[in-house]
Formats: sequence, C-alpha cells, structure tokens
Amino acid sequence: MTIEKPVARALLRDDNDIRKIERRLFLKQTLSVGALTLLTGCDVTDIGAVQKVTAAMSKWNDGVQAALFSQTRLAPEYAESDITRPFPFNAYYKRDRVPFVDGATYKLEVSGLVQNKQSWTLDQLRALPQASQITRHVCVEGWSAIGKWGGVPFRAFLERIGADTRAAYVGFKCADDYYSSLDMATALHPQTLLALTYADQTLPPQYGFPMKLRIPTKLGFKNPKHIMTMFVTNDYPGGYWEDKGYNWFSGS
Ligand SMILES: Nc1nc2c(c(=O)[nH]1)N[C@H]1C(S)=C(S)[C@@H](COP(=O)(O)O)O[C@H]1N2
Ligand SMILES: [Mo]
Repeated sequence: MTIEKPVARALLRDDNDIRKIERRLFLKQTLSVGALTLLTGCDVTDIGAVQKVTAAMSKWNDGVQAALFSQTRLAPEYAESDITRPFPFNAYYKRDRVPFVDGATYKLEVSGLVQNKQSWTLDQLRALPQASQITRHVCVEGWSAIGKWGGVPFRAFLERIGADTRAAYVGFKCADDYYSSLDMATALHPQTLLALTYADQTLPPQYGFPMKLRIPTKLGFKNPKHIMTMFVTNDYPGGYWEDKGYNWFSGS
C-alpha cells in the first residue's frame, strides 16, 4: 500500500528504468482500489468509503515518508540535450481552459505566519536573485518529462518575507480551482523553486503563468501552477488531488 515509495526511490536514482517504475506505480494504484475493496468490504462505487481509507493510509504514509526525508537529498539534474520537446501540458481540464492571468496587474499575495505580508508584482519577483534547474517532472498518471525552469529559490523567498520556518506547512491557491500544500522541509529544500520561466522564456500560460512552484523532489501534482496566494500555516491545508485521496507527501 506504500504507493509513492517507488517514485521516491526513482527520483533519487539514475533514471534508466524510470519508465518501468512509473508503469508499475500506475498499475499498483489501479490495483490498490481493488485491494481496498477486499480489505474494507466496501464497493469501489462507494467512493466516500474508499476515500476515507485511502486518506487514512495516506496520512500514515506521510509520517513514514517525512521521517525518511532528507533536506540534503537532491533530485537528479540533467543537460539541455535531455530536455523533452515539446514538454507535456497537464491539468484537471483541457488546454483550452488554461486560466488567463494578466501579468501587468498580477500580485502574489502572501499571508499567514510571515512578518511581511506585502504582495509581490512580477517585476519585484524578477528583481530577486534567480536560479535555474533542468529536472524531471514525474506525473502519477504514468509519464515523466525533463524541463528547464528558472526563478527565485523558494527558501530565499521565505527568508525574505520573514516566514516562520518552524511552521508546518506552506499552502498555495491558484488562478484555477487548484490548491496545494507542502511540508516546510520541502519548502526549504535547495531545489524548490518559485518558477517564473520555462526554457529561459517567461513561463507560458499552459505551464503556469505567471508563477508556479517547481519541486523536483515531489510528484507533478504537488507543483502548483498559476499561484495567486501563498500562506504559511500550522493548519493542514490539503490539496486538490490530496483531498481526493492522493498521498499528500508524494515525494522524497
Ligand atoms: N493550477 C494547477 N496546477 C497544477 C495542475 C492543475 O490542474 N492546476 N495539475 C498538476 C499536475 S497533475 C501536473 S502533472 C502538472 C503539469 O504541469 P505541466 O502542464 O507544466 O506539465 O501541474 C500540476 N499543477
Ligand atoms: Mo500530474
């Protein structure tokens, strides 16, 4: 039932047979619904009951994974020539419904346990020291792709706004109905990036304009696009897929 472990391992090793692992993961998830039916005696059509059990197991997994998590463990980085072209688009809707956000009036809202709650324009974010990474994005649906993202190391941003880094979570609200949250250790991880560019260009609408969080140590669904608000909190904020039963930790 430890669904995400293979991915956690996959992120840490060389990716020779990452495809095989993804396939196995995909099958495992499909199987686990059947296994749940056997275990709980509830029918798979009884979505509510299945979700409750999945969520409970997920919580247990979160604890195990958090204990294993190391801030010094880095996701592999790649060369320009490894980049997947074209990079896939994915969301809970089709491409023609990608939200429009006006970059000229955009302001990232910051709230919760932070000293400075001022909101940030794109120009202000671009004026902060930037970094870039070429890393692999792994989606639970069974695909992965390598891309290049640039932006502000999230740790530096959290320090800049005086975030209480002893708090448990950082939460995100997006321009679509998406929302997500991270454990503080992952928020502070050196590869977690407040991404403003893709392939050295302004982040295109389909990949999350004006801003997304790029977290190479987490599965794709934990990388929120079109972020409008972020907040630091001790109250578990959940997430769009997490609240549907996906494992919250989902990473290494
Ligand atoms: N706002 C928002 N962020 C999101 C999603 C979404 O539907 N809306 N989908 C997630 C999932 S499941 C994946 S795999 C990635 C896809 O990112 P990409 O379009 O850059 O490949 O975005 C993640 N972040
Ligand atoms: Mo995904």
